[in-house]
Amino acid sequence: MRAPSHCLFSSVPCTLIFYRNEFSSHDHDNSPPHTPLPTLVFRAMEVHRQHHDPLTIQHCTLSNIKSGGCPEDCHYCPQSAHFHTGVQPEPLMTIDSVMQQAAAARDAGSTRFCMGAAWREVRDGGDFNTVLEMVRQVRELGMEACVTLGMITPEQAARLAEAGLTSYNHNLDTSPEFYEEIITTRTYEDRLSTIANVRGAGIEVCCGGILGMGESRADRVALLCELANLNPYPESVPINALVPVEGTPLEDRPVIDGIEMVRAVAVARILMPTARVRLSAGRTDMSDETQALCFLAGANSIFTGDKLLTTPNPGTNHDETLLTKLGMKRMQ
Ligand code: SAM
Ligand code: DTB
Ligand code: SF4
Repeated sequence: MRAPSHCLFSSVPCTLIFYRNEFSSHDHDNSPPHTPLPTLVFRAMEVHRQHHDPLTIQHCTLSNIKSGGCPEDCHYCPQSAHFHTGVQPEPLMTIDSVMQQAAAARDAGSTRFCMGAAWREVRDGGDFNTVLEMVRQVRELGMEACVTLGMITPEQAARLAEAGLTSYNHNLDTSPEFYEEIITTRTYEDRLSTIANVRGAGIEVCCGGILGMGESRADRVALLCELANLNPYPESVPINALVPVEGTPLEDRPVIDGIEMVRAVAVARILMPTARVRLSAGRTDMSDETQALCFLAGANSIFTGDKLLTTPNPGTNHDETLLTKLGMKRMQ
């Protein structure tokens, strides 16, 4: 694990105590196995309220603009060509059909539109030019535009910035130590350099990970530590619960415990106070109560609609009912 540095020791010293006690029983001789949940969530709520309206949740909508056939072997991913999951490879969607989705998402209350492509990396040429035009047009709708296209070079990042891209999603996914159990076709360093290229172009960084892939608590600590130590830390941090998809090597992984999700969200909130913490994949397997606790602990964004990229999502009616029940509201 990379040593916690600047943000943990100097500016928020108590965070380290929460953080280490929270996940590890080995770091302090006399420390309890983990911080009591009320203590942790209370601290996260305090941080959350200093920087955000705790009643407001941003709604974002995903579009799978280029589905399936990906050459990478990310063991969680239904879109990898290495596994038989029933996801068919499709060409890049047309600008018109993506814009229809974006307009519908805006009309349904989303303020951010996220376009994902099952690519290992961006290649210059027709498809990339089309994505640049999609970004321009989403921005013209008055929405935040995010894309996740795999690895990109500094020049490609600059072109995305010029098109008006708000944010680029590229996840670290897990700890450096556990990473090789999950992906063999590109390295952690590759990921960090794409993130640096995004940052270098002045685009906001959206970077997070997945819980429930068989990693230990120490791996979760290490992931959150890596994210918090990006300098600056990401503006947007998706916390995904693994959606175990039949045909992938992780198909039999048990769904992550809800309280463990809440703890991770709380720690992310404490370590990255101004970031938008996104309760991302896996909400169909979470109770309303677990989601409510995640919102209390500082999650302030969800993906709405019936589908994520290829897997199911709770749907707008369910989410509206949940937010109303909680007395919370959608970000305008
Ligand atoms: N190909 C691009 C990339 O990998 O950067 C973009 C698309 S990829 C689907 C975006 C992210 O979705 C992954 O980094 C991973 O964190 C998340 N993801 C993919 N499959 C998932 C699953 N089954 N459960 C939870 N999260 C998943
Ligand atoms: C992220 O971290 N989660 C979103 C978004 N970034 C692109 C994607 C979740 C995908 C879940 C699996 C699927 O639907 O295929
Ligand atoms: Fe899936 Fe992205 Fe990995 Fe390709 S690079 S297998 S689309 S997560």
